Amino acid sequence: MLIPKSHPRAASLHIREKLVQGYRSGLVVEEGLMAHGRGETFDYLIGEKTSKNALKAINAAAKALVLAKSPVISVNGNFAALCPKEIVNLAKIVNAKIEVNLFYASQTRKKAIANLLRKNGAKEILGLDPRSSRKIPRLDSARRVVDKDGIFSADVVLVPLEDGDRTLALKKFGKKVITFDLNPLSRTAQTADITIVDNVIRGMKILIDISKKLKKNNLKQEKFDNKKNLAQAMLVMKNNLGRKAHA
Ligand code: PTJ
Repeated sequence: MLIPKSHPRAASLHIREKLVQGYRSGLVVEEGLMAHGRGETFDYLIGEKTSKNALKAINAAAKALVLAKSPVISVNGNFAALCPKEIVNLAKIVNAKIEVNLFYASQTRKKAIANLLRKNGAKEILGLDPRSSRKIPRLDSARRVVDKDGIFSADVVLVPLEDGDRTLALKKFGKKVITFDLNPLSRTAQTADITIVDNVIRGMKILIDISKKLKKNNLKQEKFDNKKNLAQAMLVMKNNLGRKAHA
C-alpha cells in the first residue's frame, strides 16, 4: 500500500503496515491487530512521544537487564513484527537469551518468528524445542510452557505487549518482570516490577542506547516505584486531554 509521505499520520500508518505484513506472513494473529489498535489509542493520549516517566522506567529496565544473571527477552507475534532488529540487538548488548512465547500458541507461528529473528542476526532462539519445555506454576494459558534454559531459569524477564495472565505467575515464580505497555491500567502494567508506558517502536531504541552505555561494574539497581511511575503516566494522559479540551 502506498502511504503518501505528506500524510499527517504517515509514521503511524507505516507502523500499522508492519503489523498487517506481519499478519500476512504468519507472525501476528488477528487478535494482535486489535491489540495494536488499543495501543495506538493510548499512544495518542501520551502524545506519541516518550514521556519523562517512560524514560525513568527505561533507565530502571536497562539497569535491571545489565545487572541480571540470566535475563530473557520473551517474544510474541506483535513484538517480532514491530522490532525484530531491536530484539536481537538488545539481546546482544545485555547478554540476554531470546525465547518465543505465545499466547495463541502454534508451532508454525513460533517457527516463522524464529526465522525472522535469525534473519536479523539471532543465533539461538529458545521456546521451540518441546524436549526442553517446562511449565510455569499457577498459569493456565499456553504461555505457561517455557524453556528450561530460558524463562524457566531466568532472573529477569522482558515481556512486552503481554496479555495479562502471565506477569503475576512469573512474579510468584520469583522473576523480576519488565514490560512495555501503552496501557497503564492493564493487569500486566499494574503487576510488573517495571512498566515502560511507551510504544515499543520508540522505547526499544532508547532501551538499547541506554543499555549500551551502562557498565556492569559499579552499577547499582536503584529503587523503582512502579505504581508511582504509572500514576505519572496517567497524569500525562489526563493533562494532554485537559489541554486539548481547553484549546
Ligand atoms: O502473539 P501472541 O499469540 O502471544 O499474542 C499477542 C497478543 C498481543 C495478541 C496478546 O498478548 C494479547 O492479546 O495482548 P493484549 O491483552 O491485547 O495486550 C497487549 C497490550 O499491549 C495492550 O495493553 C496494548 O495497549 C499494548 N500495546 C499494543 N501495542 C503496543 C502496546 N504497548 C506498547 N507498544 C505497542 N506498540
